[in-house]
Amino acid sequence: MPEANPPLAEIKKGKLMAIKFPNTSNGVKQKFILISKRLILSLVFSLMLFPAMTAAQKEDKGQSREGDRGGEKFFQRTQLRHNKKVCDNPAADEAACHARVATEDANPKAAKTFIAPSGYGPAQFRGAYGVNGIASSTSPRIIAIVDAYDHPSIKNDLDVYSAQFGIPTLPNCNVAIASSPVPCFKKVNQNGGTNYPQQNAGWALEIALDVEAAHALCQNCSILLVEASSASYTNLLAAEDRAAILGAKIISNSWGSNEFSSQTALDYHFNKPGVAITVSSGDSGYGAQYPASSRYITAVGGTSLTVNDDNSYGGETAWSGSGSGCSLYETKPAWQKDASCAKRTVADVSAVADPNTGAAVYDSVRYQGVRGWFQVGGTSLSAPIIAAIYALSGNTASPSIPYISVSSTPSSLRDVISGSNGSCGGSYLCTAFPGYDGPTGLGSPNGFGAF
Ligand SMILES: [Ca+2]
Repeated sequence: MPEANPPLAEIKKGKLMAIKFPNTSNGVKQKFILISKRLILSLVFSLMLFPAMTAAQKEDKGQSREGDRGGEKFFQRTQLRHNKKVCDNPAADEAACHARVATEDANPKAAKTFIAPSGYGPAQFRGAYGVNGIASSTSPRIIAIVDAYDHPSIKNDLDVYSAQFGIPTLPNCNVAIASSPVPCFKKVNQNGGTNYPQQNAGWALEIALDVEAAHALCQNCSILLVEASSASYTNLLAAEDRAAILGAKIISNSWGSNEFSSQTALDYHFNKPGVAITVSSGDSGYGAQYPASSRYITAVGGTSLTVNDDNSYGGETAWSGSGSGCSLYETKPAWQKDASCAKRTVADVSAVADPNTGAAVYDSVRYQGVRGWFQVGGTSLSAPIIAAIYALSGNTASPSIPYISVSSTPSSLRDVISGSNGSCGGSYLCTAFPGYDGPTGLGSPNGFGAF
């Protein structure tokens, strides 16, 4: 122990109480100096520790506790700040996927992977939206997922997801999916064959999100993944048609683009009576996108979702990225009654899309050089959630436009009343209010009674 400055040395070791002072006036002075030093050091330490403690407390608050949750394995609920869009901006005549992935704090452009799943899993989705995940049907209901390009290992990744969360594994279909007596998984190209398109890392992450979210919400539904040859409207809409031809009564679409004047000429691809079609409203905030603005589909907006520790619903606000607005081109359907949009208004309903409250997704295709567990959101998440809830309800045959059913049973929806996705003069088109609003539509599911 150096003699030069024993009090400070002792302070550093936290042994102030053990220090003895000479019983002199000089000793009193030394004691005063020491107490002053102690106060200053305490203050400095407090200031140094305070931000660290608050950060740690935030982290603790944001992470789930270990343990079994309703038979499903635990996940990690992390508060994230940064995310990026997964797919490139669309070229002319193309659509982009509507997924956003959580990124590294130190590099907001770099996708972040996790050792353990981060984000909501099946128990949280089903708990928050009040569904048990089992469709009451003797013949499996088919949820079709329409995306672009190939995910070569999607079946493997779905199996990893199922095992992680302790939900049933979907076997490959060994007969035509529409005649399979048991729920199964099938991947086809836009012609219904197995000569798959090329791989695309961004769309592969989108595919993983869609397939895993659909299975999380409906565990005994069959899943038909239809892979378009590219992200062109020509190919994506060929895949849309193929999904219906192969027997899907629910089709989920998590892609779109800005509206364009010729879009209504494409709408017949979505006019499929008896088939419930969901489309993500977009991740760019206020502004209607296509095909979310098609009058034949259910446009799905996005929320930020809180789930309680017991997996019950904890509240929702409009997600800032959720697409919404008044279509430039689509005739207003008779069933839309909102006042400030003479044409079709987006969205119809909503579910979680905020990447910060997003889904745990397993993807073995390297995206930006990394693979494994990602945390992913965007309205690419809310669209397959709503698609799966249509599947759980089984109500796709009548009415042919599912939104009519949505409108008729508002008690089965939770009204979202706060949050905004942009500037529109403060109207309901970009601001969540009690009742219908653009970013969240009529609200989010509370059971499947509205669908
Ligand atoms: Ca509302």
